[in-house]
Amino acid sequence: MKLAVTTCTPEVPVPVPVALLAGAFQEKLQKAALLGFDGVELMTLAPDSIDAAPLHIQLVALGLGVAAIATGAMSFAGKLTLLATDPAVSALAQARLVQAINLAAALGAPVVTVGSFRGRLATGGHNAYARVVSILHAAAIVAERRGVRLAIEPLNRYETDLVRDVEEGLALCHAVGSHAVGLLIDTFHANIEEPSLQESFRRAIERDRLFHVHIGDSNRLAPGLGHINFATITQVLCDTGYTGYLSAELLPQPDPDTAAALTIRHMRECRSRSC
Ligand code: LER
Ligand code: MN
Repeated sequence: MKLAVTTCTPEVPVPVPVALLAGAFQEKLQKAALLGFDGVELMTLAPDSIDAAPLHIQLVALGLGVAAIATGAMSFAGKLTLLATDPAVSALAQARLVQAINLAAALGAPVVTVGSFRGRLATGGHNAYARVVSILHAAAIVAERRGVRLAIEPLNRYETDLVRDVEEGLALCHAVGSHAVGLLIDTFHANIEEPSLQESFRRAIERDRLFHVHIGDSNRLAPGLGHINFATITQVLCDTGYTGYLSAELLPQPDPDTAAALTIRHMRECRSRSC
């Protein structure tokens, strides 16, 4: 089980409320390494604008892996969603998803996240569920070829009407029908929607669909500052042999660097108690 921190790539023009680390991009990577993270989750807006080869060299030199290429900034900062009503916006979002898959392959990132970027059923027009299934199916074919996986993230009811918990996520995975499509459990969302955090993790793992994890406490602050018991989660992950990443994706409070430092301190303690 590896620990990562989510941070934005240089082309993201505005601060994303759940990305951490302050400063220029280079500085952020150095801070992630100094704090002791195993990797970074890169929140991108335009993956094609990133020169992967030199970035890969920098990351290797810092001893950092890439936990995921995240699409959250595409919806937050770029207003792009797969289910956008405007066909041109949806087409651009689909093209960016392919770019994200290509960037993940170039940087050795195991997953591309699909959270708020998928859009909503209420504004997705006629047959929105069938449309998202077919869009994800097409993206999954590209992902399979590149050796990358798509991680669909259940979000709480105030942020989505399309996949709010692990059961709905598993149903969407089944409908898409690709071994490259699985789930990302975000503890902040799961704490709101799941009957039991531990059981939801177990369920996704038992179906071999747990591809990635976001960590944030019940109040979306750093683990340890709310009431989620992260040790019980690391225990399940350890017992079931989860070898993927847990990425800090949470509010940058009291500031983006302190939030990252508090996260790694608490999660290292939980991990060492569990494994
Ligand atoms: C948003 O709340 C979130 O958790 C992101 O990972 C969604 O893209
Ligand atoms: Mn998340």
